[in-house]
Order: sequence, then structure tokens, then C-alpha cells
Amino acid sequence: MNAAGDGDDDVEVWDTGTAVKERPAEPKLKRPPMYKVIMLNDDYTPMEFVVNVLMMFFQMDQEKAWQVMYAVHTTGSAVVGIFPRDIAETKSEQVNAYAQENQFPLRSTVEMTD
Ligand code: TYC
Repeated sequence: MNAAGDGDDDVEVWDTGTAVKERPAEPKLKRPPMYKVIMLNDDYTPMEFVVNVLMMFFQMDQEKAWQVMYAVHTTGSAVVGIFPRDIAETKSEQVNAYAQENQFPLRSTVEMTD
């Protein structure tokens, strides 16, 4: 029994006199947005160079890299990977820098997923 003798010794009552916001039933945890790295076609970069880039920077095996390179070559562009923003930006920059070092016009860009 507590001092008040009201039988609720183990119950703490908090009355702050202000409205209490209820927590949502499920906490709304948003996943971070993901970003696409998109490879662009051009008329000059050799197919073999693009295949090597896809193997080096996007961990594709040779067969997959040829398929994706050919999709870019025939349609103009293709998504080559989806990553958190900083990783997508870094990979795209690495591809563009590597192409420049080798004096090819190959370019990749980054877009937010829908
Ligand atoms: N179109 C290039 C060629 O005919 C090959 C190529 C493919 C270039 C994909 C860029 O992202 C690219 N040599």
C-alpha cells in the first residue's frame, strides 16, 4: 500500500497536463532512395572496352556484360546497376574517368529510381 492508501503502489501515474501523441501502430521506417547507373551509347567507344568496364565496375561476368553492352548499343542506354546514392555517384564517376583516361567518349549517368 502506498502513502495514499489507494492500492496502486506499483503504478506510476504521469499527468503532464498536455496532450499525448500516440505512436503510430507501425513505425514508418523509410528505406533510403536507390539510384540507377545508366550507361549511354556513343559511336566511338569499342564494344570490348564497354564490356570490360561492365565487368570491372559492375561485377558482371563476360556473357552478361556482352548482353548489357549490346542492349546499350542497340537501344541507346541501359541500367547497369542500382545502388544507394553515394555508391551510384562514385561508380558513375569512376566509369567516366576511366573512359576519359582512355580517350573514349563513353559516359554514364545517375537517376533516382521511381
Ligand atoms: N556503339 C559502340 C560501337 O559501335 C559500342 C558501345 C556500346 C558504346 C555501349 C558505348 O555504352 C556503350 N563501337
